[in-house]
Amino acid sequence: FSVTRKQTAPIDGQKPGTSGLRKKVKVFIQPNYLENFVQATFNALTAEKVRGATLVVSGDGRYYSKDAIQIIIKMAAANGVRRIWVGQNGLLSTPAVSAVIRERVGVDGSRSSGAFILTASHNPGGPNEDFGIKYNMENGGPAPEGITDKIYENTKSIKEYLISEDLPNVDISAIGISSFGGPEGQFDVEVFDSASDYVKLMKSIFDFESIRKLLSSPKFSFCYDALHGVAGAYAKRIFVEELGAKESSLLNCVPKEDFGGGHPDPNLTYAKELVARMGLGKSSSGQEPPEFGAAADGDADRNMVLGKRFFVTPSDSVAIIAANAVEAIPYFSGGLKGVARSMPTSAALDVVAKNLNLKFFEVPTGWKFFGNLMDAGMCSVCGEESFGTGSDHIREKDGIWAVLAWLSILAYKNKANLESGKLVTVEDIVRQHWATYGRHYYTRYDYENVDAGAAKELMANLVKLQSSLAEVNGIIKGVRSDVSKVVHGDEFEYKDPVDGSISKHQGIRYLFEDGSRLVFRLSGTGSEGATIRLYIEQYEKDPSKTGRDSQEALAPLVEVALKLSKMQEFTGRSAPTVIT
Ligand code: VG1
Ligand code: CO
Repeated sequence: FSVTRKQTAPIDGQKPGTSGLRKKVKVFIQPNYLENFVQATFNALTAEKVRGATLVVSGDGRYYSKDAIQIIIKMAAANGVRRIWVGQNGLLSTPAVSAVIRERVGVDGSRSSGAFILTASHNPGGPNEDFGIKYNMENGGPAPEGITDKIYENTKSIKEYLISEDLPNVDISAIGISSFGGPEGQFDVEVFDSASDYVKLMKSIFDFESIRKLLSSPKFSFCYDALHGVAGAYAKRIFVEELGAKESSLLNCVPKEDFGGGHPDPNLTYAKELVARMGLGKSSSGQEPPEFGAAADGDADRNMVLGKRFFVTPSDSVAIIAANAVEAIPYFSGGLKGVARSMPTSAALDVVAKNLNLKFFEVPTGWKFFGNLMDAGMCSVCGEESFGTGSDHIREKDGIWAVLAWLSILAYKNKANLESGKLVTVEDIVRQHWATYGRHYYTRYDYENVDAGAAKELMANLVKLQSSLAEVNGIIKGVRSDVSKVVHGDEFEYKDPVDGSISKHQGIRYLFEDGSRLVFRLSGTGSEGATIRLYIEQYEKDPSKTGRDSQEALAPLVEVALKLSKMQEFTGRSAPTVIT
């Protein structure tokens, strides 16, 4: 094949957000749009990470992925990449990509040093919906801000990109290696099984035998909903083939380009079918719900864990996993190096860290901040309130890992009960946790697709308000006399303890005297308008008061938050789009 230098010009708006570049498919298919971003990425990397390198290209299989993979292969060849690895049919979950970068060794002993992940994660897919791309580094984690800033700068000055137009399209449906000859020698595309490296890694972390026993017990029942995302490609292999779950326990596990028209976001609003099966919400099926249910997002890095008629808040989930990891999961039997959470995530994990005397870190939203801590051996388990949980086995959050972690805890707690005795349920485990550590009542309100200008003004107003806590507390008094007072307000700023880099403007915080918190952030993953996220948290230590309904317990704080932010005034919205 030959190399063509194509003239191009900068295209506005290619700044990567919380997790890569996400736009409507219509935007991505514009001439040069994808090409500019990919070349900008190659140009942001040092030469040895491109020339002669092995790179992974795959994703959640959403609409436009197959075309994008062929374009990236041709551009990689032209830029001197030696080898491209593609999951069969272009499918690799985000955690599997991370595992492949870290673990996979090619037939000739080669290892990969980075990946283009094609996903817009929890955003819907299809011709009228979203596509996305992000770059992960040699540690298996998302490119740090230093690199994403460079990519963005490059997109603003790009003049040409390199592509091998005469390289034929590669059949990505068949496993095997295709070799081509180019100006700099051989170029290979290897298509491999999407699941095997990931499955192998999971088997090295968890005690599959004990989970198998749990799943085969007549006392236990299980259900997993992949929302037609890429998790389906792993669920069957792991839950059914390896662990013996029934086929009928898998819902929506066939990956689809448009996620079956749904919103592949595992929460109580969008995972409707699972929520109904678990006996939650209005549309309960009438049948006895399973003991355990879980769902994933489009690229399978998120998880929602449910018990029978019971929702586990993600902030609690990471705290509970951390509290039980050493006993229940072989990978952690030597102890935890430390734990970390994103700033808006509740302080449930903080309490566990304190009790177990573990190193603890609070980082900005987005998984890229955990990677440095893990690379430095400072953190084993981490999580976000946004249904993201994971560990240092890879450098991404990991939806199936989280399910296996929960199944491990259940298996451990029920070791003696499967033969005779009463099953310790998901709900029992959570209530027991609250009794020991106290409970962090938590909820998040999302206002999606708000006018971007209005969202900015709302945030600016909240920052301004922080200059006078007297005024803040005056407003609160006027709304609810039963809410404690604000003692500190700021914009969260993070100094990375490993490389010293500083990330500013990471969300507006109002901290209350009784430990309650209100946090306001603008989403960095949307593709249209703005999404305002409001995070509300209140700590209750008294075990006799940890059993309340969370929306009811948090109602006073919610009222205060809406007044302080003038939510309705600025956005015209009287209610959020999604409550989690
Ligand atoms: C959201 C979540 C954040 C998560 C990010 C990527 O970001 O809040 O916690 O890391 O999505 O998740 P934002 O900026 O929209 O709040 V995924 O599964 O979409 O890659
Ligand atoms: Co995701």
